[in-house]
Amino acid sequence: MVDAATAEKLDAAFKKLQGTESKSLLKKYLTPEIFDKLKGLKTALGATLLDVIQSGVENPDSGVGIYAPDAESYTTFADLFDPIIDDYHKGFKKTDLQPKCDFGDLNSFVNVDPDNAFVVSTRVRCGRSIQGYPFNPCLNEDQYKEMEGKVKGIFEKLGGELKGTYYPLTGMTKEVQQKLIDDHFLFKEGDRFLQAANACRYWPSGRGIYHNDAKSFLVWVNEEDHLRIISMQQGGDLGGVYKRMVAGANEIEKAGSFSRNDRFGFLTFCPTNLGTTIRASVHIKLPKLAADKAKLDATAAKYNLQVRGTSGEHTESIGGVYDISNKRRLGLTEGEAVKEMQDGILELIKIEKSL
Ligand code: ADP
Ligand code: CIR
Repeated sequence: MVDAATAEKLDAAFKKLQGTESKSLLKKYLTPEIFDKLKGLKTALGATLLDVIQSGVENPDSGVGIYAPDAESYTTFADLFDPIIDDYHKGFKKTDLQPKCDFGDLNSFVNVDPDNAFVVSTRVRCGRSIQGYPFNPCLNEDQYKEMEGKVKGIFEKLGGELKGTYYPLTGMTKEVQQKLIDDHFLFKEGDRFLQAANACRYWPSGRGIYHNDAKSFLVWVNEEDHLRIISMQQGGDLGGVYKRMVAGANEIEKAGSFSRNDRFGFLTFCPTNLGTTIRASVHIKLPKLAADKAKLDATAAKYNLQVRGTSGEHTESIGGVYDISNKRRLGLTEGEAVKEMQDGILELIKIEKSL
């Protein structure tokens, strides 16, 4: 059972959520019945429903609003997670299983904009959680540092194009950090959605970025997920970018053990990233389509694509550049997720040309 103070906070949180106009999936699916059923539960590590919902309660403009403090939360609080996961990933029932990891035929991916007319840059990322460690709200500072030490050992083994250097956030000057953020290489600091989820404690301990000299292969350490493996470059060569990400993910997988379960595939802190954990995106200018932002969003949604601003989630577009990526990551293979993005982007470009 949860303690009296948590029970009180949970009641207040639920009241606050019900009083908002939030369009989040949390608001949609946390009915009074589900709330009553889950409010007294706790995982072995002590995570409660409050840990799950507090980000969405504090931030009514959340799209989703929940995080999993530990892997067990996905089962303990399944009555809330399951319908949200089903809704976000466009169909993933209680009996569905994530297929085995399959990056697909790497030669089937193309340059989506060979004339360099629309696409500014292309990025593909995946997330990995180190086996034996919970997610942010359940980690202590020693564990953050321990995990950083483990992954530094993995980075030392990377060679060829993946070879690079690890830069801890601790000791990095604010100028260097801001330049890396502005150039889209590094995660931002002080994300209010993560902060409210208790994901930024002991910052900057154990956090950092690994990258090769060209900054085309990067790994984020201990931001939202334990690892974010990223490949990116200017232009629209999705095939080249994806191949590099797959090479990096394979090398890192060889050197470490990562959390996966039969139902959800690779486990992540946010339920939107479960399964393949893949987000393949372009920074793209589609001035005619984007003249009506609602139309851009609706057209992208038809192809299961999500539109974000230039500096990532919850940001605005700068100079007409949008970040457009696959929305679904669960219930399909890695190759299928990237193919869905490729097909959708090719269609959006076709539509833009026809306007
Ligand atoms: P995530 O790490 O979940 O993919 P964010 O939306 O926070 O998500 O984006 C992280 C960073 O990656 C931001 O700086 C964003 O601008 C950058 N980014 C995403 N897609 C691209 C892209 N195609 N080209 C360049 N930068 C990108
Ligand atoms: C939100 O609910 O808006 C944040 N917690 C972020 C959710 C992840 N975003 C997404 O759409 N993939």
